[in-house]
Amino acid sequence: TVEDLIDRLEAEAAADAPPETTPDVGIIMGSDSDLPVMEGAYDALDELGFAEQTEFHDAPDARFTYESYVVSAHRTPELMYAYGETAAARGLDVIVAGAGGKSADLPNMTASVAYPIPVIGVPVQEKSVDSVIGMPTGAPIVAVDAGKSYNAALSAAQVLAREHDAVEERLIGLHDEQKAGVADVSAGLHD
Ligand code: RP5
Repeated sequence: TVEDLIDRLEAEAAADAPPETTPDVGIIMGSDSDLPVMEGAYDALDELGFAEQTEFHDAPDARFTYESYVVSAHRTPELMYAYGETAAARGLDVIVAGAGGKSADLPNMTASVAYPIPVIGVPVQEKSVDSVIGMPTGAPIVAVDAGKSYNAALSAAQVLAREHDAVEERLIGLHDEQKAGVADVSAGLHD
């Protein structure tokens, strides 16, 4: 139940677990119908060598991990509040939050509650952009263009890279692969 999930988040927040056992990136989305768009965030983190942590502490060997939850700002506001409020104590460094529709409030509300943990917002559709980015002065959010969850996860990794050389190296490696890919495409244009 939602209450069980909230209890779990609060218990994890109180556990004072060592940083190497806690998830680094949180991926949340307003509905499982957002998943096809949010898959890009998983793809980017997988390409960067992050491991998915499906249960707290179940990936102790992975140096960098992410977790993911469906959290609805409108259907489960109490869960959204608990997720944002416990984010820092649970060891998250950055959150990628996606929502769709015209009332795409999960990213912006989570950014308010989790502050100063940065939230990278993903408008799941074009019509969600204003809702995600339209924050008042003093309530910051960083956001990508509609559907660009892959970029959101790269931005999340950039946040981690300021403190972790291994993540920086992986980001540079991925960029080099993309550069090589562009060159390969050019070479094949007139084949
Ligand atoms: C938003 O409402 C969700 O992020 C989703 O994009 C949209 C529709 O949700 P469902 O009705 O498909 O569950 O809050």
